[in-house]
Amino acid sequence: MPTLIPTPKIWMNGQLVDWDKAQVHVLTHTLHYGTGVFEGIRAYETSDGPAIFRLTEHIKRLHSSAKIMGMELPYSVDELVAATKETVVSTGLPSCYIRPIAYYGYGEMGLNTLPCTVDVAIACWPWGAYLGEDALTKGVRMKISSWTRPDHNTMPPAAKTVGNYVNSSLAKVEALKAGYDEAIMLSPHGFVAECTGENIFVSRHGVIITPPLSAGALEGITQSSVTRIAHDLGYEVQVGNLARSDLYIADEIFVCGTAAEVSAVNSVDDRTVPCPGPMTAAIGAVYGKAVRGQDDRYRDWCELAH
Ligand code: PPE
Repeated sequence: MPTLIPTPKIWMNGQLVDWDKAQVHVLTHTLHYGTGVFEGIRAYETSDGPAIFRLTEHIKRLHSSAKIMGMELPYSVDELVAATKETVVSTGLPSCYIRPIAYYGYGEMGLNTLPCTVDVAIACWPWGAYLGEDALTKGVRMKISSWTRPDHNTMPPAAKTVGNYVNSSLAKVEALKAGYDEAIMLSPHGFVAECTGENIFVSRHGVIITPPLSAGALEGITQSSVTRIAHDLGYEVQVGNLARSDLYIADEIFVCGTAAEVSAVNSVDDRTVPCPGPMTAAIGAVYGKAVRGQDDRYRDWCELAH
């Protein structure tokens, strides 16, 4: 049974169409070559109605991903922000996950994307806790992947492209089949990069370290939110390279992303990591309030759908 829960409408190239009618041709270019770019965003229930967390930042990153790919998006940031709000409102849901995607459409085959049309769609659906309901309290089991994050000159990890997720899927399925919850990816130089769909934070000796973009991490919007929250809670956060052994002897580890929110890590390659740790719990609690507009310090991150 599919777990995807349909919502009434999907935005496609400027129009809201019925969920079942939001279809593409089997010869859609991106289906064959992985050339699309996408985003993952969440809308949360707030006292003022659904609010889309850092929507403008996400749409700006979609534009950056397209720029890296040399893809010209036919809609401005403002237009896609408005379209996303319209789509969320059309679902009637108080909260949902949002997936904007820009892809090369039907009409051309072959690797030259220059003559291809660019289509844009925005879909929403209810999506629960990505790494499990108790990921913040009980933590998840991590495996260092045998798959390496692509190098900057192989597949730019800074762009959220469809094709990059081949690497993530290989790692995710490998980890699940081996009995773990999620995989940690290393860069071609052996530094910790990120997880298959989250950024990572590691605490040692009272300092929190998160890997730099140069190690092959996506520039996470949750990573930036959590960094600000951690600073506001009085923690020192540094951007720096980590080796896998730093993970084994960490005081605390958590991972974060739009879908996973803040999730604690309880072990890496079967080496126990203290969990739930006080830092992860404190940051996760504030994040949970911030996304729901319940902390005035972060209210401007919540962009109302109406
Ligand atoms: N790294 C990767 C590889 C990644 O996919 C994500 C988001 C992040 C870091 C965190 O980025 P941000 O959401 O801006 O904090 N992963 C998306 C899940 C992808 C999926 O479809 O599964 C997400 O969280 O929406």
